[in-house]
Amino acid sequence: MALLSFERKYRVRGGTLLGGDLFDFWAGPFYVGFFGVLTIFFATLGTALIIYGAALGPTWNIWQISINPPSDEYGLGLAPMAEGGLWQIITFCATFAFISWALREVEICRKLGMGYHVPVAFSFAILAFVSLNIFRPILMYIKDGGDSGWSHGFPYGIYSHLEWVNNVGYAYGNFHYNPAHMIAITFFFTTTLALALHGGLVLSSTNPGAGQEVKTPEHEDTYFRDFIGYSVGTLGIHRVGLFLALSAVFWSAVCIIISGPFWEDAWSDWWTWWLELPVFPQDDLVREIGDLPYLDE
Ligand code: UQ2
Repeated sequence: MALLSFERKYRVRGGTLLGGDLFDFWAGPFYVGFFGVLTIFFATLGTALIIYGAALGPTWNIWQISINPPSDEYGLGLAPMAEGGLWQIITFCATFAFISWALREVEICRKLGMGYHVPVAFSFAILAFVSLNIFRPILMYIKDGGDSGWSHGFPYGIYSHLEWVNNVGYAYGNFHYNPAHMIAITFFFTTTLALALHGGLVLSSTNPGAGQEVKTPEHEDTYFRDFIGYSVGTLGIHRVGLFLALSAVFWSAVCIIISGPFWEDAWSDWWTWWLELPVFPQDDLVREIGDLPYLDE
């Protein structure tokens, strides 16, 4: 079916979650829907507040503009606009814009009778943001007995959010010793390996060289069977890819959630359980390594 007749067949009413037929239309190529309207509302309001916050701040240098979260003393309470209140409203707008965007994806899936894989995948990205700026501040508020909270969120600025990542990383010694961080990085790297293999394989079979016939998945399967004795298959590689990418985001969320609420020390200290394994000569080794300056007990 040609694209135009396909669209004529499927661009029909129905499948909405909310709003019935009210916003069930397209603006040019874009499906609108109730959640499209909500996304535009929250994204526009949030962006306007970022620009307002920049106007209150000391600089228009794009690299240095920063909308900062409130300081510790506000806990989980509301802060004055210029002292973190803007950050709080912008965080609220961002969260609802992201969720509305995901629900618009769900409505498009329902219209087309497709699976919900795309909105499920996007929900992991939302989880990452919410973990950083909502879940962890709440858990830190509980851990600190109310003496901090929103202050643990990251600032909305190009340079400032990088500095936040740096500072939080070193607040726990060195984040590269965080076991969940290690798992997340491994998944990020494996994701790039899988995409490089997949992109390379598909392009190699569709671009065999001038005058050569384009090859089929048979060739792709056979390439990997010859190469490593196994082909995961044309559908399988996409399952592997989605699993790897979502796992990278999931373990990133875990690695920041456990830092502070569930582990306050240097992450290198977490690994002392390794030294206490019964395979090592306990008395000598543990005492000796316990004396090293970076393992304060
Ligand atoms: C494959 C296959 C594809 C692919 C790729 C493979 C025909 C077009 C890349 C090979 C992938 C394997 C063996 C799994 C890799 C796993 C990890 C964790 C990197 O077999 O089927 O379809 O694109």
